[in-house]
Amino acid sequence: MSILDGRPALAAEIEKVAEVAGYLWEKGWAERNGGNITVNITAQVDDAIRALPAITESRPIGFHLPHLEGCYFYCKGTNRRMRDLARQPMQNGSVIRILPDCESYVIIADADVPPTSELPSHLAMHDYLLAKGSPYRACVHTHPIELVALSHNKEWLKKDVATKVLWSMIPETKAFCPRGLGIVPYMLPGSKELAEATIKAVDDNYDVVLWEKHGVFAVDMDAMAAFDQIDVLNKSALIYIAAKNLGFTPDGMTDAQMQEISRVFKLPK
Ligand code: 2HA
Ligand code: ZN
Repeated sequence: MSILDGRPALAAEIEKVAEVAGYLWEKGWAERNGGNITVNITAQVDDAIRALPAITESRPIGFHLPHLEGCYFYCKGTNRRMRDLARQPMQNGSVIRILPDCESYVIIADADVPPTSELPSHLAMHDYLLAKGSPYRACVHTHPIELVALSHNKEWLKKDVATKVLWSMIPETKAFCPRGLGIVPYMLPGSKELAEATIKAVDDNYDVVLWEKHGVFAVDMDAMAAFDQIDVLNKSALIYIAAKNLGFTPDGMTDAQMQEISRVFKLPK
């Protein structure tokens, strides 16, 4: 028995996570247990789920997150592999309920698969998104090779340097990642500091944030949309690197061409 049985709306959300997990593995962005995905599934939760007993003791989140009371999340399991999650999402992830104290959670289904080591940063982000009235319900963290490579050079970490070059590689990138790439300097994985800096970057009006020498963190409506934003940015990084490998620095679209894209597609930046 799975919590997904007879619940097509909930199953559809988890299927998107599984599909994305497969793409992350195929792209080489998810070595071993790398990366994590969480989705706020509260809208797909019914009374029968709300009545389910906890299958674990309560565990601390490490943050007080007042907007998450009574919320439910699907979370990739800690130490679990994306390539396994792609085939068996409920054996490599679990559904958690946030308790009324807003600082602890229990697992309710399907089994005691403890959530990702990045749970504090993911849940703090979900809390921030709800507080802001954002419709975004998914957080995706992964290790895209070319974007991480760029983050090993200080020049690319200056505000909007990477955004401008990546947007200029192909018109679609600005259209489909219209807020660009925020930057967070290196911080310990799983730390509160990293969580807070990531929220600050999203608050600065980015949907995708580059963690120096580590990976990216993206937010969007669902796991697929968050993946798509990372994918278009990394595609641009690949085009830049391909041009460099041909022996030249790519011209990039002109400022006027990029302004035209913003005007025609009614983009926020
Ligand atoms: O969960 O990628 O940053 C594995 C990671 C932590
Ligand atoms: Zn990581």
